[in-house]
Amino acid sequence: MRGNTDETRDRAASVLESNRRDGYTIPSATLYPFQWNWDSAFVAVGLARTDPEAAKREIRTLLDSQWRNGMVPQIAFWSDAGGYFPGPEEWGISADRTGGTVRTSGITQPPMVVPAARHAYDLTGDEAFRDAVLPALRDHCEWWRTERSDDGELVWVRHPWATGMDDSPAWRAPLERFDPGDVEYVREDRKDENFAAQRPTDWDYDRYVALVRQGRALDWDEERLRRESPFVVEDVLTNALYVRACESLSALFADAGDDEAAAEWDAQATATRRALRERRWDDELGLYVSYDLVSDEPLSVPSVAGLLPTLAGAPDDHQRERLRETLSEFLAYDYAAPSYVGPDVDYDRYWRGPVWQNVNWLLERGLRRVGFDEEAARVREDSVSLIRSAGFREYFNPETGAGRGSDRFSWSAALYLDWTA
Ligand code: 9WN
Repeated sequence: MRGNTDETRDRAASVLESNRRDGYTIPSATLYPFQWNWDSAFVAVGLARTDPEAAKREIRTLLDSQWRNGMVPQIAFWSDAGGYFPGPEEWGISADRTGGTVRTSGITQPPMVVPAARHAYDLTGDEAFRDAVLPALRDHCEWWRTERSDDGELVWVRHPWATGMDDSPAWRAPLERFDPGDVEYVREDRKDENFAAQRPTDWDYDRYVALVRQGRALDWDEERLRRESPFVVEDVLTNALYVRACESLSALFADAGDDEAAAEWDAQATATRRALRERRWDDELGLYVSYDLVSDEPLSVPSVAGLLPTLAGAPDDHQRERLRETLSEFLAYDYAAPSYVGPDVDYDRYWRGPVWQNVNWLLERGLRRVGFDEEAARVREDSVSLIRSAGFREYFNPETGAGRGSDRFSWSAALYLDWTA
């Protein structure tokens, strides 16, 4: 893969350098001027190849934003940069909840930080880093299990932003079910006309903002939010990454000589993996689906998230063969893999069709884990070629390969560095 890629690698490294702030990397200078949770984790994966010290620092800074209860927030507002809505005032999180180090949002994102920390450790062998981050990583996995799970197996989230796939068609049913009322706010994310057609609609934003305001009105009381929030969802992507997080935590504990903790987190990974296999499989669609805990029904939608339990080693033999068929639908495009393949697909709009590099990176690993090596190689080749032809864009049209969203996007640059290492 290396050959002629050096120039693109240099450009990738310079994107990350220009997006770097004090100990962390912002996702994009034009759209997202703070530290984002799973963005930083993907950035660390790439940096581990080129600048391991910066990779470890990225993870440690993210963990510095951890709440007292173990949640790692979606956004850490380390600076007072403008240009993004909603900012810290809108979230209204009090310092006694966060620990007071930094202002944050009131939700989390998929727990990619744990596999990223393991990746950084595996590449550096830095035991001091491992021992420094282990307690925070354990608290985070523990928080998911105790605060964010009804059954100790599958975990739930209470905002579409927490899934990382904000306007996925999978969230339409739960969002349709509630009336956001008259919410007033000013969006800052649509920089021009083109952008507006590539971003979530106002219909979606009204509901995102209403959910934030409900959280603030209930002073972010988890128990009340679990009972009263109209959006409580067991997301398949979050659960797949939770299995990976528990596996990574177990491996780090084993490496540190703590066999008891290693066994405990391995058992947790096994329980969540089994629950995905037995309870979240949709045989008709031929993939795994998320679950709406408010209406008590599956969200049967052909989202790429439904392929990602491969990453958790979830499929049994039957599911694996069905997945092979489903996969052919996702690979029937010039560029793999679209984020959604339903009839109302929109190839230019955010999580309703475009290809995302972070999803491809996870998907490639998932496909390898279940032995679909050819398909995994295809996902990797398409990812690399999209970047070479369209640049480090935020997302891409799967039919034309055109870049969409913001440019000089950090995880696209970082994952390119990992892909071509
Ligand atoms: C809200 C930063 C984030 C990503 C998400 C992506 C998008 C934010 C937004 O950008 O969401 O978190 O304002 O649109 O959907 O996955 O982490 O890159």
